[in-house]
Amino acid sequence: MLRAISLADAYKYTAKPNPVVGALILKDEIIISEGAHERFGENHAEINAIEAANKQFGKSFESFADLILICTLEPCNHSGKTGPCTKAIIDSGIKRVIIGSEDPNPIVAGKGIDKLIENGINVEVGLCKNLVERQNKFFFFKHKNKRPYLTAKIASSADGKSHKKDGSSTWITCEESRQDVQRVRAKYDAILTGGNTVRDDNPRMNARVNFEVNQPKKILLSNKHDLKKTGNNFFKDTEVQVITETNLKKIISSFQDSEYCSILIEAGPKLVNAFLLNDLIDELIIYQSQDLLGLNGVDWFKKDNTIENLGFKLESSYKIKTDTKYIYKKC
Ligand code: AOF
Ligand code: ZN
Repeated sequence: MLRAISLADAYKYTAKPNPVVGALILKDEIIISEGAHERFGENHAEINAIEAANKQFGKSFESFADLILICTLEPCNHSGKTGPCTKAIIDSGIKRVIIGSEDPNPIVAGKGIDKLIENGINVEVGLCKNLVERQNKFFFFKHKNKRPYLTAKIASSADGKSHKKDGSSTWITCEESRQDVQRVRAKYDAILTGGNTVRDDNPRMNARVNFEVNQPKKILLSNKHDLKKTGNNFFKDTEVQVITETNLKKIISSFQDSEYCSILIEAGPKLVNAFLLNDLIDELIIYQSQDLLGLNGVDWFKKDNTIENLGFKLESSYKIKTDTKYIYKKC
């Protein structure tokens, strides 16, 4: 199972917003084939492992009946972008399947396992379940909480300021921190911002990384209709969903039926604080520089809204060149 988990891990930037899934087939405790869900919309892991085993059929073994399929997630029993994995498993003649975790997606949950059992397959569930859940943290969160996992990312001066009051722009954090932000963006299914940030900063907000990635989709909260697609970097690269609704709780619960399992919020103090006060943020990432903005700076948080008072606990912190990156999680 650990091998299947590591096969899956290689595709965490291209399978999303789907979970990463790995599978392998054993004969007499020897791995004869492997597969993973490599890209969103493409073959599921089990299908790739079975196809790879088919190529060996006759050379390495005579029948699938004495093979064991190990897969990290419950095989699906629905026809989505690809056919049901359960059908491929049953048709192959495999008689034993070891599964890491049940699939929390209500379209699948339990139905794949039931289908295999009904067809006389010996099924074992739960091997390394915690690792599979951890590997697909956003996917499991989404289905448990019926909304995507929300992370707010902010860049702060040493004295807790976001930007200058006079609107003059300057980078708060160092180049290396800004590169780190690109890698953080790459992990998320969507990036959300507000109209003011798009107007003031004209950000691109894509993931500029040197590896293959499904670019995060973009979500813009703006009830003014003044933002034009031409000349605005935010509208480049990928589709933008513009939301005019102002009730944040309603907006986030509307994502229950979307593909998004995770959203990164990159916005100014007003919108970030509104999310925090609505108790909607699960994780807060702060890049803090050593420089002061002083009286000319706008505070990220009001004095009584300290991160700890809002129910966050510091999980880790480390230096990125001259800055410090802090990761806070909701307790
Ligand atoms: C599997 N094996 O490798 C994966 C599964 O839209 P589709 O057809 O790709 O289906 C996506 C759903 O299927 C996804 O939300 C999850 O519940 C399950 N993923 N299942 O049997 C796989 N990636
Ligand atoms: Zn499947």
